[in-house]
Amino acid sequence: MTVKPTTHSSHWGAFTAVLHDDKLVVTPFAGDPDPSPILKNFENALDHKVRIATPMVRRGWLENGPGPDDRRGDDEYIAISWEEAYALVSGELSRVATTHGPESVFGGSYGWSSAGRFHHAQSQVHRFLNTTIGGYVRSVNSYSSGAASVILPHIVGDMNEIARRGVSWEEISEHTDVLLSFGGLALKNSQVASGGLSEHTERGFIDKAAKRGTTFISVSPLESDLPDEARGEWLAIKPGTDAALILALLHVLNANQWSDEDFLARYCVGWDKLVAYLCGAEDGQMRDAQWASEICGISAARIESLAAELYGKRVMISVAHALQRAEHGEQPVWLGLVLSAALGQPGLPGGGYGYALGALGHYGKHHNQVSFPALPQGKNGVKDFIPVARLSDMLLNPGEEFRYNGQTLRYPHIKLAWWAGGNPFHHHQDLARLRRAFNQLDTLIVHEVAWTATARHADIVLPATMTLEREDVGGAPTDRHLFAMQPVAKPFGEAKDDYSIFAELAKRLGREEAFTEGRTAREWLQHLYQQMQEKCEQQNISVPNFEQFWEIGQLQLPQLKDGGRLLRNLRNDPDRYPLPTPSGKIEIFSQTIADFNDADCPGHPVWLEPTQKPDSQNPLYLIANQPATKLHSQLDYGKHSVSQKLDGREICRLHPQDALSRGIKVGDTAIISNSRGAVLASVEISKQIMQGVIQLPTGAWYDPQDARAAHPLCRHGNPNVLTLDVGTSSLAQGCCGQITTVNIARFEDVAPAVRAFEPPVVLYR
Ligand code: PGD
Repeated sequence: MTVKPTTHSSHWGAFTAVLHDDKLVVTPFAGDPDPSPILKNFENALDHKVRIATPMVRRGWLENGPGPDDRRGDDEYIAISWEEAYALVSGELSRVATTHGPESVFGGSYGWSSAGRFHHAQSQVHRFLNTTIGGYVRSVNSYSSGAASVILPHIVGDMNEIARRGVSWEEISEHTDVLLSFGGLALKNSQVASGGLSEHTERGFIDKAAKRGTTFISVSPLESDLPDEARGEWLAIKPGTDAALILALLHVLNANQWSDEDFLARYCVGWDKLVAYLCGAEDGQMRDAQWASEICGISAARIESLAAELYGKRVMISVAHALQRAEHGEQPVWLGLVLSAALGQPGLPGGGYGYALGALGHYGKHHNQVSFPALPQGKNGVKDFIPVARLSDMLLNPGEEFRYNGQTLRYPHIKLAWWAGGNPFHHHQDLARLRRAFNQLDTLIVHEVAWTATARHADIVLPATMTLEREDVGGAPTDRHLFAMQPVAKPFGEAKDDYSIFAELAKRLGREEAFTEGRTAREWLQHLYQQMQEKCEQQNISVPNFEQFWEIGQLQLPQLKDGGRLLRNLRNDPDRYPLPTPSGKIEIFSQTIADFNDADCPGHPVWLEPTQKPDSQNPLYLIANQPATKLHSQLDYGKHSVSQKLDGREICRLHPQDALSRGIKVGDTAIISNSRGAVLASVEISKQIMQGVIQLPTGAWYDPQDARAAHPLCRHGNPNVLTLDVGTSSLAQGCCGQITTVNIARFEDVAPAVRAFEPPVVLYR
């Protein structure tokens, strides 16, 4: 049967879809100049065997009732009806909320979920818990920008203004002389943007800039972090040492009187204190090129010549998200800003600081004049929260104190956790520890599309639809197109959308009206669309009504070209437009941070030795970065993702010398290990990676050979088995998932088959 193609959207691109003789055909949006190949992951996803067809309850939980249990992750499931599921879930939520209060329910539910403004799963969880039990323990910040989102408000006043609303690619392509990027500009990262991305324009802008004469320099352990179109220079740096390099660049600028003292005096505070540190006034240690060279592996001569190349040019500095996903990740973010200030660049066309430029498809884009409204989440009556990456710490150490952003807080006692739209066994560090943490719970409830490792650890699993099976509206504030996401297929098995699941649960808890406000999902879409339409009318922007929009499938919104306005306004008129920092200026020294008195994040940026450094046991760095073949762990079973594995395993890359010295060859299975566990991965050998570094992307579904092992072996190649679960510092407590240290060897035994996409044992009654 052939039906009309429907418009649709995803975090990695807009498209049309049609089911043709039961085969899904996906065609990228015609207006996209550089569509992402990961759209192909949809093609075999709808009815894959790893989809969840009915509600499930874990056998141990059903037999023994709620409570800590070591069988999570290693148990059978029993298929149940929706009626039974609603009764079990509403009963358990009532029990916990009545006995222990909503402050014993963790509803952070971190995760990217799917595109679609209404069915955004995390928002649905929050609204449900707020309207039914009065709130939940939440999480703040993200795994993407945990350190940056705390440090940037202190030093420049606002993260959004320096990142999403930073200098645009368009401006860079027209004005920038040198784009110096710490962490690179890999197109695999900017191919995704939460909410949707209809036009992938980074490749085109980079090409245009390079043709006009922009010099691109990428500082990274991986050459592949710079697109070919940049025709740029790769400066190979030891992982996690960019802060030392930037300090030395500042030292060279200062020593040669190349620093823009007028800019620093007029628009910044604290340069004198940093200069004292650079010159070793307190401890006798100069932070010069020679000093940094020994830490970062770039020669002193190249550090000095790099500073000279920046002096007098229109320079854009960018620092990738990846750099701050590491111990003391706040420091390179702070120093990137200071370097741009020392060069006098913030506020000039195509100059200054673009935090995370290229790290997501949102950055360097223009903003829509009017945004599509978000689902209101209601009021959370619980004050307790955790920085998002302190999840295991919270579950393992209830009542214990921790530091965060100048405060001393306590971890709450959590009995029940609810997850929809996220995969902690993808996103969290030290997965054996995460399993121990989840095992402390009375109950873990997970809504999932497929049997991810998180679903396999849940006590109750509720099957969720994919976007292709429901109606929604796709869009993002940085994307000028809004799409009607029209269903192309019926829900798989008995899967339901998260909203319908919560509406039924709210009914059983006597709170249906509070949760639904009397609207069906379609009526919510109409209601939210109408709110946008009213805002448009107020600004004389003409948009069709909802029915017309649904029929056409898309619309285009006008955009503002105001990227970089925060620092441009400061530069133009600092009295009228002071920054929202305590001094109204860029804070090279922050009295607020100094007064927090946390030794791991003092009042001005510094170099602090990481605890994780290569040694005889773990002689290599591991970079666990974002995958190119999927978004995070989403649709890892999809056609494109699977086609890019070898023997079903994720591919790790290492330098020819590192491979040769260990007798490892292309196509071998390698075992990568440290004290936390081990993973198997297929081997690729590449000169595009620095010697002493292995790269293994995130995203392979966790597939432990023995789920209960204290130091598990993942057959599939999930690097979060190996990463360390500590905060970036007492300031932000962000995740440190990007870098760890490991050993690698050829796996000499017969490698076990990957079973990540085999569903667990399910008993049907
Ligand atoms: P996803 O794979 O996107 O990962 O972590 P995140 O948890 O967001 O998980 C989303 C899940 O939602 C998927 O399992 C998907 O099936 C499910 N889902 C999709 N749509 C729906 C829906 O409508 N309803 C429901 N109920 N479920 C749905 C990402 C996180 O990982 C992020 S943002 C970053 S930046 C971090 N990056 C790294 C890193 O660089 N290195 C390491 N080592 N670790 C990281 N972890 C972090």
